[in-house]
Amino acid sequence: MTAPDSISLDDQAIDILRGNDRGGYTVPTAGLYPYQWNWDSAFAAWGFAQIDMPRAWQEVETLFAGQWADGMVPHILFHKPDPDYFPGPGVWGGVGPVASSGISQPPVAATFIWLMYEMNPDAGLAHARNLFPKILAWHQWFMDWRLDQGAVCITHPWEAGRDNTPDWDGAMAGIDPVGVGEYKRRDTSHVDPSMRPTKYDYDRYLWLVQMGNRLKWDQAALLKEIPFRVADPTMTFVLLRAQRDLSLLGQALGEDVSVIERHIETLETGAQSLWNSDLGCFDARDVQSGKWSNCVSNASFLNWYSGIDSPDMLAQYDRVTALCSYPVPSHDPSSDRFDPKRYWRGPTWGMMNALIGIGLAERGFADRAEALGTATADLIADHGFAEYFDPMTGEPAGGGTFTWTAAIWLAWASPNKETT
Ligand code: 9WN
Repeated sequence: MTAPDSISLDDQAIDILRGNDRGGYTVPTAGLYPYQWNWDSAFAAWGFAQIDMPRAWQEVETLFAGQWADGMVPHILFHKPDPDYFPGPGVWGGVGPVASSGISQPPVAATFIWLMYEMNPDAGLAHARNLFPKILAWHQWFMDWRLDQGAVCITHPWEAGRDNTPDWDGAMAGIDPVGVGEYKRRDTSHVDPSMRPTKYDYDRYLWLVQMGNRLKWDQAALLKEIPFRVADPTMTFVLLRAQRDLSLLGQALGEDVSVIERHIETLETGAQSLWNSDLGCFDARDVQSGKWSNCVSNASFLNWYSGIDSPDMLAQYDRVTALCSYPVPSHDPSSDRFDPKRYWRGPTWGMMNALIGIGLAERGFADRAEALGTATADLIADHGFAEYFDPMTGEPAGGGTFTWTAAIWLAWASPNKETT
């Protein structure tokens, strides 16, 4: 890649962030996702932090404005009605201060908030003080309602942000979506259906939403009734990392962080409970059946990001990355469930690469981290700021002009990163 191309790619990324800005929050991409999504917004803040720090703080503050009384921060905030997306606010029946969904998403926010604070502590101090107790309450919500053996569970595939990954195939098969009724999907009018989840998946997604709405998102009631509960590497590794960064933020603010430190110990034990020794990999575990998913996914490789070393995972990483031209695939290419274009069943996601790359670099695997950064930069330079990519050919898939792809370009992948 030449320097002039790189400079114009920086400009394109900035244009995407600005273009997807709806005034205080950013949509993942126009049309397909017209609302504020939780972890997308945290990535957007990290991207904005490279060019406009006040706007970065505003992004996370808008997200926390949707926090529920029980501490949960929803996965979607429906700030303005938009018929382009289904299921909308009426189907969800969220019970927070802003119309919302009823589930959460991987809590990457604390990590990016800590990074933003570190970039400019003076400018960040008031924001960090305001956000600290809110993040604490959100993390506590996960600890109260989502743990199994110390690992963090999801109660809906959308909660992990990896909607149709083979990780959930076993638990999804246990749902009989009786009574789900007729509905009209919108996603397949924006994107080729072969790149999206199937009707089988959507029937179950909606059936779970309908159950949550019926129970008014009462977590104690859901815990008793819901047939879908999977201990998830994404959630567990991301929350563990987020708790570590929240502890650093708390210490910088002079707060008592002893509760957070206890949570870190619990989550470290929980992360080890996701070790599937037959597979030789961190794996998802169906809490109700006790069965492993037997999936090597891109979430499996978040162990370094969470602060956990594993020589076995390095061997897995080298094996899987050697199987494709544009790593890291969301599912093992040697598996018969691998599908290179269907969303989380194979494609490469730039934002997952950024998290994996951060972890590799921090744990001393600089060569692998650099190679992943370069591969991701080449992928975006050659194929654009897509939602996800075919790991074999690099072809763009899903939505275009995507916020988190632009954000990770600016914050992590751009060869000009030091100067942007
Ligand atoms: C459902 C917005 C979101 C991401 C998720 C991704 C996808 C939504 C959908 O898009 O999920 O939440 O409708 O497919 O899987 O990670 O946050 O970009």
